[in-house]
Amino acid sequence: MIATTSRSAAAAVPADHPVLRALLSKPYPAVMGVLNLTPDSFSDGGQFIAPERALAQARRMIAEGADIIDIGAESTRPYGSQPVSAEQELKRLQPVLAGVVSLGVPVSIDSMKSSIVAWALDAGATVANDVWGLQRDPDMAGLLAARNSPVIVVHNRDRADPAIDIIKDIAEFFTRSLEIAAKAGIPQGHIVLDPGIGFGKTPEQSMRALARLNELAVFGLPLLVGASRKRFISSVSPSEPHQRLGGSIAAHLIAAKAGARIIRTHDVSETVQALRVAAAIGDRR
Ligand code: HH2
Repeated sequence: MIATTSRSAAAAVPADHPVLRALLSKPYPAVMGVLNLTPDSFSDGGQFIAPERALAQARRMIAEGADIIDIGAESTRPYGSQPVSAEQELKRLQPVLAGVVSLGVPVSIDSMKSSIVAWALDAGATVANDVWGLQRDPDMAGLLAARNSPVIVVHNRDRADPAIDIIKDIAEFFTRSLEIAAKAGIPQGHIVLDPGIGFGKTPEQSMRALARLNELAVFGLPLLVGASRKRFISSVSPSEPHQRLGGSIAAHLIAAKAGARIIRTHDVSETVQALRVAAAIGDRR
């Protein structure tokens, strides 16, 4: 448990939104397929900028079993990504988002800008994915409260500090995010927590966050984990991002065992299979 924080274990908060309820209703974690409309994302930059390719990839991920598609138009990778203006982000999203929404699975918008999230919710996205956990854009929490929208609160830091206890830092960050959410009027049942693998963390800390994920159950909220193709995998097994499927699946199965209810991945079919098989084996006890 998180001996280093003052929180005591909370009872599980029931999901209070139909999209979250559906995602959390399965005997194994839901799978979120990643759709990056960016030239510079660390693992698939440039692949899906053309709208028809982006739509084809969304269709493919849904056919492979994705329960939700996460669309992002700004890379958040720690080194080498270019911040983009809201105008540029919108220009990338506009030709694609409505088409993906029309495919019939829920869509989350991966953006730290409230103006982009507002536009995407108007265009049919139903979940906000904020990699700064309501703590960067001061208008984000108010917007999501007003729109009654679920939100994924992701832990982040401007830079990694190898000296800190990362689980304590994540727990303190979540506590701040939950205070901001409560003040704005976002119901707890609309919130999913994500330790932000690779965000402001050394590879060692990303692995520690996965190894101690169960300690974050103290918040009583569903956990999402996105370890897909991330750099910590290469610290153990040197590899390029597209060579990290095995490491991604290992990390995601460990996360699922520790209680993660949603897994964010670039590789949907392999991840769905791994999660289903692990759950089926678990059921045989
Ligand atoms: N990771 C990335 C982006 N968004 N959202 C959540 N909730 N959790 C994550 O772990 C997460 C995220 C980074 O991965 P990717 O989208 O593939 O890369 P990039 O930010 O370079 O586009």
